Amino acid sequence: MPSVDWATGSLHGPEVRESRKTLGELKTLFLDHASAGNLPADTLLYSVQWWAPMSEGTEGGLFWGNTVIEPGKVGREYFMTQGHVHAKGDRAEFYSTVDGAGALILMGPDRKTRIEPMQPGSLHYIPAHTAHRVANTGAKPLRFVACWPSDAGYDYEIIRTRGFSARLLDVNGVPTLVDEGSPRG
Ligand code: PAN
Ligand code: ZN
Repeated sequence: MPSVDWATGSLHGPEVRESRKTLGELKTLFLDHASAGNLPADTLLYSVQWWAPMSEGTEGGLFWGNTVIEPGKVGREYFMTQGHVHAKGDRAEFYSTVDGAGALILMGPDRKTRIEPMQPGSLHYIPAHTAHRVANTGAKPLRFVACWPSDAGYDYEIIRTRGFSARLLDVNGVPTLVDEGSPRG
């Protein structure tokens, strides 16, 4: 079975799978597309490792993973994960922060967006039917671990098309949730 390095949350072992997301793949997520073009398309935004002890979609199982989001911004918006709701919408999830600083951005079915601050040790329960995305607001990589049901799945399309109702922006050096459509001073 794999092992966890608790200094970083990283996973080790032959069973571990990995994926990486670059700015080039995800630049349309960001408010300021023009600024995204100023950074190389192969700029790493985040990497994910996970252990799937059973196949995706199996009912009653659990997956374990970890994510590392690099520090940085596109314009005033922090590097962040793509964000999703679970394809099986009634599936919940735990996140816990290992290192770095950031925010868990949550949006329920009422499309109200809220944040929970992430710092080492913070433990986050993502309720069912809740879109979730993480932003790195700090100067070093943000590292967190996650545990979710093996039949949760991912719906990315809903985020790509409608997004969240608010964005986490650097406003005078302070991470601030700014509603979509409100003045951005
Ligand atoms: C996490 C996320 C991971 C990457 O494992 O999948 O942090 O974020 P995106 O999937 O939004 O790119 C999780 O929430 N699993 O359900
Ligand atoms: Zn999830």
